[in-house]
Amino acid sequence: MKLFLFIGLFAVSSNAQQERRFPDDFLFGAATASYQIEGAWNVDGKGESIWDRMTHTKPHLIKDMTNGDIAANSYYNYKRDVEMIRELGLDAYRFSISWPRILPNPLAPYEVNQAGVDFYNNYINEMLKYNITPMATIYHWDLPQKLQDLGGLLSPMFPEWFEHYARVVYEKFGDRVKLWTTFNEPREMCLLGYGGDEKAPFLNLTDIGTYYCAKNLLLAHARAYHAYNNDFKPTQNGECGIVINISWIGPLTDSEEDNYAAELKRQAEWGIYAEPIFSEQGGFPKEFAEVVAQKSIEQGYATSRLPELTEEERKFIQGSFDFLGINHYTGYLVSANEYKTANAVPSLLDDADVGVYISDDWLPSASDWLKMVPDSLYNLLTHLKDKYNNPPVYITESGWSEVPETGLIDDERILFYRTALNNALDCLEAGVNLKGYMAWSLMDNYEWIAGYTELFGLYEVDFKSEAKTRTPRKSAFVYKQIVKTRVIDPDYEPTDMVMTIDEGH
Ligand code: GBH
Repeated sequence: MKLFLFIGLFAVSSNAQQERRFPDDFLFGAATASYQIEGAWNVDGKGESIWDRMTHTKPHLIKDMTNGDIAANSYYNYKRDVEMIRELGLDAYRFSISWPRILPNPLAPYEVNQAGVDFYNNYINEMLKYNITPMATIYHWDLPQKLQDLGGLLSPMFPEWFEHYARVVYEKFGDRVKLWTTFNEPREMCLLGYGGDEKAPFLNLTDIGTYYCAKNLLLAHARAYHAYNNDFKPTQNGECGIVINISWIGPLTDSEEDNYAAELKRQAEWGIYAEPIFSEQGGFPKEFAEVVAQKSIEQGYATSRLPELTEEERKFIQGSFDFLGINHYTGYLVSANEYKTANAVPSLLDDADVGVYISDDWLPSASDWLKMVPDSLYNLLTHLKDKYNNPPVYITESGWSEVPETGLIDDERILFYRTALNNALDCLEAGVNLKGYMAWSLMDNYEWIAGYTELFGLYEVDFKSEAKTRTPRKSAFVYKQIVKTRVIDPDYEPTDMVMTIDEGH
């Protein structure tokens, strides 16, 4: 009888989810960004950023005409933020540092705003008090306006400006911050901000904006990486990487044409940022570079609109990483001939002139660009493993948006996280060097041109209240359970919605 029971238990535990555990050292966290949560936009000496300028002078560009002047007011609520991380039992917190809060006069890089430094010191120290690993993004889109006036990422001075700033934050915070990322989402900065009009500075220079931005961004990243590697890593012992937004892009059919179209689209969307850093040969992706060069000549340009990298620059950029940070949300399929839409000529979208297919079967979120695409995370990470020789990877963002009316019972978000994390387990089994997962976002925040109409928080923020009260959603309890047990239990239902801090956090 006893033996029988024992065998029964053993059978249950070996074929159920038990085997599918996240390792104890897998870094579970949540992410935010300075402009989206901090508020205090002009407090204690902070300088003006391009998002301050844009939302104040052109509010009609924002869906609900709002801005991040106050947002979740984390400048004042940071202790509550850390308390939420403790409630969730997270290992890590990914946040970003506001450049104009640290350097209000960015061309005098050693004139540091002490109040800004104090704020991040307090934030970081509060995390460390509770054994929470800080992961700092050096730049998440809030460029000092003054640098934009001088050309921003299109200025050949940009890499130098960025290195100066990066050195300041390494020096001030590197004794405690051991995980650094230089830029958040080059595509969004370059394609949408310089080559388009969906992100500040809204330049819409479709012909060359994206490409000149990409080159300067890569050089700036590499300068900041080497500065860390040479001058700080020997004493601070941390790691430095970059965060790239990568959607899964697959071919619509198995045809050679669609496969080529999908590859071209991957190169255009994220390859121009990833390839120069992570590929063995370095430089811009080959097929796409050839297409742009060819089209540029046909369009009457003297040289390719995609600027050359000199041999020296190529070597400087290649290998400038300790890990790859990936923001992953969604995906789509690509066709060589069908589903094409009109694009500006010339532009990156016209250079990779392919059709994009999004299935009606994929669950829609509150954001038009975000659908739940089956196995997108698994497909993407196994693809990158083969392509770039299995680099260490962190998922630095992954999440799901709902409209404000959804409130606290966010079952679709729960489905999204369970699906993505099951994919993450599949990746670990497939040998992907996946080291952590950060949910976007810890709390509701300012969603750029969507304002406060699309919400990603594990915690709801009552933006109407003076205190910006934070309340855990159902997804917070489910995420907490996964982080605690390291297992995804598909049947877990929170019994009540009362949040507490577990012992040891
Ligand atoms: C991230 O961007 C950002 O890092 C973060 O700040 C943001 O709050 C979060 O995700 C949620 O959006 O022209 O098709 O690209 C994610 C990628 C890029 C998605 C811009 C929306 C606009 C439509 N985002 N994109 S598209």
